[in-house]
Amino acid sequence: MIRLFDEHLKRECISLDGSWKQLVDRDDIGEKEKYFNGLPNAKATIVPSVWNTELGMLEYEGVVWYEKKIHVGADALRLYFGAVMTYAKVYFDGEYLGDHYGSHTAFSFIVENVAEGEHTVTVKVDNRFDRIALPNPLVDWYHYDGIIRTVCAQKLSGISVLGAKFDYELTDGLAICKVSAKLYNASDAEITDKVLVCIDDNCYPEMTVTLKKREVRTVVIENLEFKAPRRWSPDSPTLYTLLVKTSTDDLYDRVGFRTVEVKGREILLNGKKLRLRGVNRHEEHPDFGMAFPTLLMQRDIEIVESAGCNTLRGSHYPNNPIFLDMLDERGIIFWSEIPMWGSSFDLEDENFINRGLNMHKEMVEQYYNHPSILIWGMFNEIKTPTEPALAIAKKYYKFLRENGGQRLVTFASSRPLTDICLKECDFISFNAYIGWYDYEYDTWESFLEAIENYLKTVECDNKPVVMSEFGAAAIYGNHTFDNLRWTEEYQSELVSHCIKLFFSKEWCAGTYVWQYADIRTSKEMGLTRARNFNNKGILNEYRKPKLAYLAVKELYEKIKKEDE
Ligand code: ADA
Repeated sequence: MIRLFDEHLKRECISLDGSWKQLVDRDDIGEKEKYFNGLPNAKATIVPSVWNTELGMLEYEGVVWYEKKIHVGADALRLYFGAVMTYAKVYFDGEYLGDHYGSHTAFSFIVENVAEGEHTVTVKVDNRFDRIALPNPLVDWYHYDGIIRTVCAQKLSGISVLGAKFDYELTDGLAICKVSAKLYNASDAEITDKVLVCIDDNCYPEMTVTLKKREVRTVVIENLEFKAPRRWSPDSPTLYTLLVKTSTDDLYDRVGFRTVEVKGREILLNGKKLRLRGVNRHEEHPDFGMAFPTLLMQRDIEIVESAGCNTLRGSHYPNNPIFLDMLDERGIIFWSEIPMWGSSFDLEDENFINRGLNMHKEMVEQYYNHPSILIWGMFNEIKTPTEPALAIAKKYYKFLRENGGQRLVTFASSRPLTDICLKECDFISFNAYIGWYDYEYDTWESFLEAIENYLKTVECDNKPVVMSEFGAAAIYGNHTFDNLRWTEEYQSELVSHCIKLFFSKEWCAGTYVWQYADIRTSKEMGLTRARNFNNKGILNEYRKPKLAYLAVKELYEKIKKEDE
């Protein structure tokens, strides 16, 4: 399942989820031994999955091969991979199709003239870190690996619709819409066909297109008037069905209409002040790693809603599109970012900068139509007091502003008193752990004053500020009469203190507690983390609530009432 709804009624899609062959290639000899022509002595496994949850494989870093037989024939076969961690090379019947770097975005390859019969898909998955790895080894989450999201084969014929980007402008009672449809001629002859666009029951005049054989072209169908659009918002998450269709193919998506802007120190959604009540969430579970089951997504959303949240930060990478579909439906605002985390990068390395930019491009292209994504995150806690970071911030901000649609752009900074990049965003986001790593938590007030003074000196005191991370670790079930770190009581008190204090400030446009649930952390970070977990979850890793969950719920529900 790629999405929560059917993307195609005409196009035939064959799921490749389920049983695959798998071979661990510890010495990386597979290419020399031509494993793409057949895996010797392979065992069976299930895809999607991470290999780390297989017995004895938790810490394996290296190459693993996957192979699947498929019965199919098509003018063009599109092999779609929801996400592979981290580097994938794909072969079809032993022929190399291409590669993809990046752990959390989809990619696909098209094979032409596939004769009816049995064929073999082979994938070499490599999770070793290169010099400019994104994420790099030193992150605070586990480096799971494998084919973590759905795989399918789609039969294309005639003029096919590879993608559809939806834009709109809202005036009183009217939306003027524009659809950029990426078309592909799946045949060996020139074809003329008509492209039809519909939004719900409103269908617009068809556009005639002629594409040369195997041509890929994006056509823009614009000035589509849609009357009386209802706005998408957390209170009323109205979605509409977008259809782009030719005589041989179709693509369905769901879209929403809303505006978002910054005015002074406020964020406005549909012209109304918005206060973000959020938690940071990793798409991770100890039993499934990052091959996160759909049913658990739904459960997480229920828990998030019950905690009074109206938003989630997808720390620190693009989440499963099915999860985004659920958020679109439930009216939960999402902050989506790329896995550029921490201060150990060489920020002057052009290859690194471009790899990050490419991840932004893929994220924007894949997730563009989700109304729930209100925020693009450029990076997290890179060395923002430095000139090279400023150059990156400028580059990414420009790209996301110009190409990211109706959204706000920010980055999470851990240097609130020295950051020189704060002009390069729509609102400011700070991560700070006073009361956990630094000082006692009653020093938060003076710390916030210092921040406000710093913002004045860098002329950024005219922007909203979101506290994007704060919190404390607590081991689930660890209680005390005394106010000790690592207990549920301490975590709960600290988080309450922060939420109350932050929302008492006029600059505060929202908070994201670190974090939703405990997560397994990387080998490197595990040296300083109890149980090898980041234990700052308000739930434990099996989603059992700690006291902090109740504290957050009480405060967020109160703020929700105030904002109604
Ligand atoms: C950082 C980081 C998080 C997490 C947190 C912590 O702010 O962005 O991913 O590592 O610190 O728990 O220390």
